[in-house]
Amino acid sequence: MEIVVFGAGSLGSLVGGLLAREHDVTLVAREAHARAVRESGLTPEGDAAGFPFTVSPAATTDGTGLEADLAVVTVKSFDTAAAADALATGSFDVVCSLQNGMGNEETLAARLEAPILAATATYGAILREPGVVACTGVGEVILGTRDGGSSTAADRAGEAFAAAGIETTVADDMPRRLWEKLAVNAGINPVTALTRTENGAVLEADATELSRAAARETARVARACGVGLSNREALAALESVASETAANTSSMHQDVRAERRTEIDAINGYVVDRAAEQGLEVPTNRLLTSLVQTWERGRDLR
Ligand code: KPL
Repeated sequence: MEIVVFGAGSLGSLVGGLLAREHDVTLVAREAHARAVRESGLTPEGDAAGFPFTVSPAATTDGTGLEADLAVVTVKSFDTAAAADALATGSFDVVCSLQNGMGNEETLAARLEAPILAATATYGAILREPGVVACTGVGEVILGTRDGGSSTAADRAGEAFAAAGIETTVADDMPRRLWEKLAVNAGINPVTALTRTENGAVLEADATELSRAAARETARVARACGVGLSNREALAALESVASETAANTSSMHQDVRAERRTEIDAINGYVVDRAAEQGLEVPTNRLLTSLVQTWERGRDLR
């Protein structure tokens, strides 16, 4: 299958590298990374997921005019609209959002004619340097139609991921799964970013109440929006991801460390906005959003 991975940051490079074991992959990447991949291939680091191996996907900085069976969008949530505009100049049978935060599928669907799938991934990844990506935790990919239900496009995309050795589930309840992932990210990402700790820190006494409150509030907003996610399920997901990825650096912590803009708006900020529409108070998500946004403003990142 021909696959474009649009946004070769940490997760995009890892997933692109795994997919390239089986498929014809083109990475849309930043200049230095694209050059390194063209010159020496993509080298995953670490012994997880059957590494090490080197693959040689194509790599470009220009995401316009591309054609493929499948486009996997892995850019940061605030870059989704720009990615969609570039993808709209090409041609794809199906487009799959594999991103953090909420609202990405709607942004893609508003700009593209291809069917849009939603996906979540629990792999840990860090882009060490141009051309080198570390897998810090083997996880799985869950994908499906963005409104729930089944489709042949989701089945085909699921087969493509599985054929590349990625543990994949094709789910017919993506809205619930996206809200569950949102609860996990709302609990882990800002707390680890603000305290510069790894994911396991949210299981420790000092941080755990804050993280659990953020996840509980997210589940409450999900239910108000018609999605059946109980507090117990959200907390169980938070605990299980935090312990399975205890030694990993969350994406928001990586962003803060590198002084980059974070995905706070599409994670805790999304919970705050949906809560306001539903007339609900979400004080923990509001506080975490405001702290991370204040950090971003102080560095002219927003
Ligand atoms: O998705 C993640 C992220 O870092 O953004 C988690 C689940 C927290 C794993 O690190």
